[in-house]
This record gives sequence, C-alpha cells and structure tokens, in this order.
Amino acid sequence: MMPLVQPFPPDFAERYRKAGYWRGETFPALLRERAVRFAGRTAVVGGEQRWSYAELLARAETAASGFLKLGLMPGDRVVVQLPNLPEFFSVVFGLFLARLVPVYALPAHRQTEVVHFLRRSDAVAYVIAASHDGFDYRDLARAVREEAPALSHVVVVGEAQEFTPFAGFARDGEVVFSEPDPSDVAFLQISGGSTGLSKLIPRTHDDYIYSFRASAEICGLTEDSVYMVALPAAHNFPMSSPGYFGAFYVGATVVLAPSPSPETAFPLIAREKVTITGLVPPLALLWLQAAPNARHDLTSLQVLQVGGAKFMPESARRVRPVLGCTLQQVFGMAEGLVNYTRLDDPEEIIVETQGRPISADDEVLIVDDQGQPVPDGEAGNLLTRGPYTIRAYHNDAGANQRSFTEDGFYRTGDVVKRVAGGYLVVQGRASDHINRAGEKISADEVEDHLLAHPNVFDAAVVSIPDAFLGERICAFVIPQGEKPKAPALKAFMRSRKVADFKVPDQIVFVDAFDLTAVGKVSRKELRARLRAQFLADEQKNAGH
Ligand code: AMP
Ligand code: DBH
Repeated sequence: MMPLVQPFPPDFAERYRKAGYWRGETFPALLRERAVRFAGRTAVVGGEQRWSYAELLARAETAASGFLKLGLMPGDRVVVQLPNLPEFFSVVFGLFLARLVPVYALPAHRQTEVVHFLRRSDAVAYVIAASHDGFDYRDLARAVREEAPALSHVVVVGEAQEFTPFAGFARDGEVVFSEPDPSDVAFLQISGGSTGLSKLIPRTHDDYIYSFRASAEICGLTEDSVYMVALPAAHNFPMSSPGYFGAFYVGATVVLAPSPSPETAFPLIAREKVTITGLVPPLALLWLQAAPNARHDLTSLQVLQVGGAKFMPESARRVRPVLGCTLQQVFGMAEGLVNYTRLDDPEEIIVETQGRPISADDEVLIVDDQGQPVPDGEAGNLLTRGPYTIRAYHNDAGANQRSFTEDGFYRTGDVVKRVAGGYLVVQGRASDHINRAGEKISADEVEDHLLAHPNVFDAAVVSIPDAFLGERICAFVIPQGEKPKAPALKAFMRSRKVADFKVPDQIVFVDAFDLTAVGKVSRKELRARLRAQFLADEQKNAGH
C-alpha cells in the first residue's frame, strides 16, 4: 500500500508554523472542542434532521466505532460517495476520529471514476447512499467490487441489501481513538483532471485547517452565520472556501441543500435564514433569473460566493442589485491556492477580478512560456507555492513531474494577469481541459473513450464558449466504416460508465484533421486549430 504523504520541505514547514498558519490543530480535536464549546447550538440541518454540535460528535463517534469494528485500521482509505445528506458529516468526521482517510467522490461519478479512485488509493471500504436522483449506488458498488481487489466493505446509508448498513453502526463501551499528527494526511481530495483521470490530492490537517480558518475570517463567518451547502458536499469549494468546515470552525450552522436549483434553495434560504452560500456561475445565472419573481424572502442572504469557473463581469454586476447581497468571487483549486475578493472591496474589484490569495505567504508567480516573469497587467501562466498548496499528488509520478517545478511550485495550468493590489483576473488556461459549469473535464480522457468506438477513426475534444455553461464539450470525430449518429456516440460514452458531465454536448463529424503542417502535429495544436476553425465558421454563419 502506497504510504500517504504530503512532502512539505522541513524549512517551509517550520516557517509556516512560526508564522502561525499551522497551529497543530486536527479534525478530531476540532470536533471535540466545538462539541463542548457550542454543544447545544445547531451544527447541521439536512432533510428532516437537525443536529446540535454535541450530537454531531456523538454520531461521528458511533460511526468511528462502527468503521473500526469492521476491522479497518488507522491509515486505511475509504472512498466516500454521498449526496448532500447529514450522514455525509457523521461519516466523514467518523473517519477522521478513527484515523481513517476519506477519498471524496462526487455523486455524479460512475464505475470508471470510482474504480480509479479505489485502485489509486488502495481503498478498503466504499461508503454510498442506497440511491439518489434515480440512481442506485448499490448496483454501482456491485460493479466496482469486481475491479477493485482491495475493497472489502461497502457501507450503505439507507437500505443496504447485501451490504453493511451504516444505520447498524453502534457504539458499545468506551472506544479510545488514537490521535493523528497534525502533519498527517487527513484525506484525499480529487482534482478535475487536466490530463487523463482525476488525480488524488493529499491534504494535511495543518494545511487544510489553516485554509478554512483563514477563509472563515475573510468571509466574515461568525457563530451566527448560516452557511448553505448548495454544490455537492464533496467539492472543495463548499468544503473549505470557507465551506462547511469553515462554518464548523466558528460554530455556525450548516444547511444542506439537496439541490442548488432556485426551487429548492430559495425556500431553504427563507426558512433557515441562510446568510452565505457558494455557487458556480451557471447556477448564479439561474438564481439571478429566478430572484425577481421569487415568493421567498431572500433578505437574510448577505454574501453570494461564485467560483469554480470564470464569472463574467456583466453577470457579476447584477448580483448586488438583483439579490441584494454582496458578491464574493472565489478562484480556487483543490490543490491549494484560493483567492477571494474581500467583502469590503470596491464594487469594481468585486465585479472585475477573481480576488487575491488568502495568505501573505501564498507565492504567486506569473510567467511566460519560457518561465520568465511577466509584468503586472500582462497575462501569463500561474504558478504557486504556499502554506496550503500541495507539493505532490498521491501515487502519480508522471503527474508530479508535469505539475510541479523543481522548487516546488504548483503549475496551475491557469492563465491569469495580476492587477493593482495583487488581485488576479483569470484569462483562460494553458492546458486542454474543459471547464463545464465548474466541472473540469480532461480532453484526453473524453477522446480516449470516443476512440474505443469501432466506428471512430480519430477524435479531438475541445471547449467551446457557451452562454450558459461557460464552456461546453465539443468533439470532432473522424468516422470509419459506417458513420455513427451523434446520439449513438453519446449513448456509447454513457455505456463506458463515466460521469454524465463528461459526455460531449456537441459532436461534429469531419473527414480528416487538416494536418497541413509538416511532420507531427501535437494534439494540443490540433485541438487549437479545430477550435479556431469552428469558431470562425460559427461567426461567419452568424453574419449571414
Ligand atoms: P481543480 O484543480 O479541479 O480543483 O480545479 C481548479 C480550477 O478551476 C482552477 O485551476 C481554475 O482553472 C478553475 N477555477 C476555479 N475557480 C475559478 C474562477 N473563479 N474563475 C475561473 N476559473 C476558476
Ligand atoms: O474549482 C475549484 O476547484 C474551486 C473553486 C473555488 C475550489 O477548489 C475552491 C474554491 O476551493
């Protein structure tokens, strides 16, 4: 089993401790302390349930005992794939208390992705909900079990069938849990994956707790705040920016929305007096559209955070007048660095920029393709290093080689410019992935699936600007033999058991890729050319 590490060099670790970023806090200690300090206050609201801080701890302890009684050992990895249910928190905190390591999967992930997470992490257990949104996760568990040799337990929230029911976890007698070290890896987060499948991101107690503690302060959270989780709870944004962990840190209340749609979220905001939540840009557009006719009282909402993909200034400008709250732009990544506009920034900064880093010790380098720094105001590749940015992925030597410089900077793949005050404006990105409504999709990965179809000779996948999604997935396909129909190719993608958001939105059949250049054309160049040609054609057609 590959050991879990996050290799911050000792001199950096010392510096981050001295500066007071890393305070030796751990998730178990945090939960226990808050369960005493905020005992009777409401920690979690979800579905019909309402848990106090004391109850959250009690439930997490029961979960921890249950996991240990299955025979799991500290350090073991557990893939968690749960929708926005309160049990998400009892499971995850339970794992922390037992020194087990959650690996977060999104509810949208399917067999291909889940098998990858299970294998890459050597997970011994997999936690699911029985079903959600019309999908039966027990069927998924049966399928992945065949392909993941280390997996020995499937734990189900809800009707478990032949698997282990989470509701059956019990605590008999006093269980003594061993304490983690603050520099231990607490969990594995996943990246959207710019090439190939998602990478696993080891985050330590020290670094992650710093990121959401500082975020909670930047976002003005207090024990009277009510934070709503609108995006999937496994996403890094609602987890930590400041997210529910930031909310728990200060003793606030966390409300779980089963869906981020205005129909579901607006009544919850009114009922629970939600003060802050975070959305991706397409959802923010839906909220802006629905709010003027909303029957629900949204006046409790003080801050709407938008991030995950670029929020265009024209839309950003409408947030305050339409929703009556402050917009906060959030530009972050599961690998670390998070930027925020500050709540008291001038409106122009809030509307036009994606914020500035959390920490004075976040090192931000903006360089040209030769690695030379570019002047402020000019676009370049963003590299970063700092007290909560990883130095390596888990179990992926190739990605580590590509994604980190020799002196430990993370190559974000984003193209940004720095403006006055150190604020960043995201201009685009260098790598070939599609940012579809905040979901990052690797072009390589989609091409690979398409190429598996017997009637596909070659495929190139690109992002195309989309008014609603921000970007949509467009696949250029050279058929061979009988030309497949676009819906059939999409159905084929689905049959490959991948998350639905990876299925191309648009398929364009072409006879050949026009390789006029001499020699080999890189896929990157090919994609760029196809994309440019497509956009030019589109514009020409619009002109007629
Ligand atoms: P991941 O590494 O999968 O967590 O995805 C993080 C990436 O999402 C960043 O590197 C950016 O490409 C993108 N992203 C996140 N927030 C924003 C934002 N506010 N504006 C533009 N891009 C964003
Ligand atoms: O897109 C992201 O990954 C993201 C966006 C906003 C993120 O990880 C975050 C804030 O922490």
